[in-house]
Amino acid sequence: KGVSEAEKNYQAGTSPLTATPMVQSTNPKAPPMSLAEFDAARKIYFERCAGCHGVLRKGATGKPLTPDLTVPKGTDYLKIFIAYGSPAGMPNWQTSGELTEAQVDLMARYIQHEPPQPPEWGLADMKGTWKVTVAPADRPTKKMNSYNISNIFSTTLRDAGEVALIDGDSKKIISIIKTGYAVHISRVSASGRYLFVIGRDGRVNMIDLWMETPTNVAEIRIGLEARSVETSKFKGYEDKLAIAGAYWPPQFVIMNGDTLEPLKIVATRGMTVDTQEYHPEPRVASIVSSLHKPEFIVNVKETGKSLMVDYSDMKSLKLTEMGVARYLHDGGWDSSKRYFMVAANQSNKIGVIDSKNDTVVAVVDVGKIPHPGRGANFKHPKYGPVWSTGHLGDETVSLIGTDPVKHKAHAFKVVQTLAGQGGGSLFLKSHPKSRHLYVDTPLNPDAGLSQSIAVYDINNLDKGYKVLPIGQWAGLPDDGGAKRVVQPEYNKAGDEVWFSVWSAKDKASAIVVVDDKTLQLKSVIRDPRLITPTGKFNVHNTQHDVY
Ligand code: DHE
Repeated sequence: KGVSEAEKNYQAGTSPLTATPMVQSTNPKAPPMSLAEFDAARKIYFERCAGCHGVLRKGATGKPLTPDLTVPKGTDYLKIFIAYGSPAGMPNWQTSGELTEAQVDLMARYIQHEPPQPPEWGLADMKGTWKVTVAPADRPTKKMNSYNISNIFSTTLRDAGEVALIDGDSKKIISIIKTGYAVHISRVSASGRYLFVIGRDGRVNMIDLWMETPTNVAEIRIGLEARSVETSKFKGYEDKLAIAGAYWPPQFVIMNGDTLEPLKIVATRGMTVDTQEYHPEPRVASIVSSLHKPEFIVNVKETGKSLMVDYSDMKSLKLTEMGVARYLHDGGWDSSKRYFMVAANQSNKIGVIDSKNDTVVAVVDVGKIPHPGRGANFKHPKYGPVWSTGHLGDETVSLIGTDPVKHKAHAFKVVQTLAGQGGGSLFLKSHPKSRHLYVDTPLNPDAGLSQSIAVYDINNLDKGYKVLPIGQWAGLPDDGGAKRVVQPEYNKAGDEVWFSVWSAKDKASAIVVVDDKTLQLKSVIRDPRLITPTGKFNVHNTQHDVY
């Protein structure tokens, strides 16, 4: 139960497609629905179900729900399934009190009709939303502020649709910048000057950190729903291009790195890696920029493929398609920045991609539903350099050897599995200057675990972990907020670690800073403007992929 609860908290967030009008689609074999019922059901579907079952209901984390499968089951059977859930992870929507009996009946009928199709989003749509608010010629030619910009933390304020730029030295908020709906991640250009932020609604904001008060200089909507953005980092292409990936429509777009002008859109619809069947909705998950070639690595969830996108000639874009495993999601570099480690979350695997040779080196079995964020690299006393991931679906932390030269026997194998606090982990972090590994468990249904952090001494991994009560350290009022402790992030020097204490929009949240040497509380950032802080991206560490 704990696991499905954690997964539901993770996957069943409202999709921005809830607000997108769609034409009613029907199926003569399904029980009839009025237009009002259809619209009500569609809204619930995009609020609760699309994350797992997909926009077109072709299945992803959840089972496919197309009429050829649902009509033979019948309304009564479907109602029981929706109401009570299943051991395989389907939440119990009615008995949990989240849907009423009438809503369950509505959904059981809705999924027997054809899925409505949201609109496409081509170049004209993108250009229609594209704004350059400060043209490159009007931007400063040198840094105009006195901030130590490489130690700024771009902090996601999820439900406010904003990012807070927090000065890592003084811990003061520099500015709050409006971004997309439920902003998801921040990435930093190769030079460290530009910050790119993407919202779930596909809005990309480009922020110039050289301005007197850093602010938006360009923006664009690259799709109707999205999660990833990145910028070109290969030598000679620094700051030249940006790329963003969409969940809907399933595609990615390469943009001018100065202005966000959309240059080239590539669809990801195609065949799955294993059964080689057509999938109409392969969502774009993580994207990283290679340091070995002028390439982006675009990880496609439902087809299970990593696309090496060679951007050196935009007129004849070259794609190398690498079959990994289905449900690619998040990932990060190994410490040498040659191997990209990507989680195939529902396949319980980590794919290892060699960015130098464009090959899949290994697909490693790990625990249940790996969720590394970008993962954590450190030097294991016995096995040399390792990259690690925690899991949503169990309490383990898997350490994978990443040195095929000096530690060949252990390369790209799980060398050790640590016992952690519990399932529901999303992110873990270490730093080249640190001897600690921090693992969060924000989605664990036990508040004691979701509000604390496990920290391991890398030199004594067998000793187990120490628990840091970050939620308590935040000193927030007892307002019933969830106070989930999420996403460790180091400062530039690697001597302090920042954690978000994440409560609902109408409850108090905070950021807690821990001294990495002593593991003692160093400071707490509390401010009414810190609404639902989740991810934090230190400019230096994000720019140089230090994690
Ligand atoms: Fe994320 C990274 C997708 C839910 C916080 N999230 C990512 C990435 C993807 C993704 C594809 C990798 C981007 C990259 O590296 O280019 N996330 C999704 C979802 O589809 C999902 C499951 C459901 C949803 O509706 O969005 C989801 N994510 C969440 C959350 O609930 C989190 C905890 C809070 C939030 O802000 O929404 C969350 N996701 C994050 C963060 C990162 C991230 C903080 C970046 C971590 C990093 O260190 O790079």
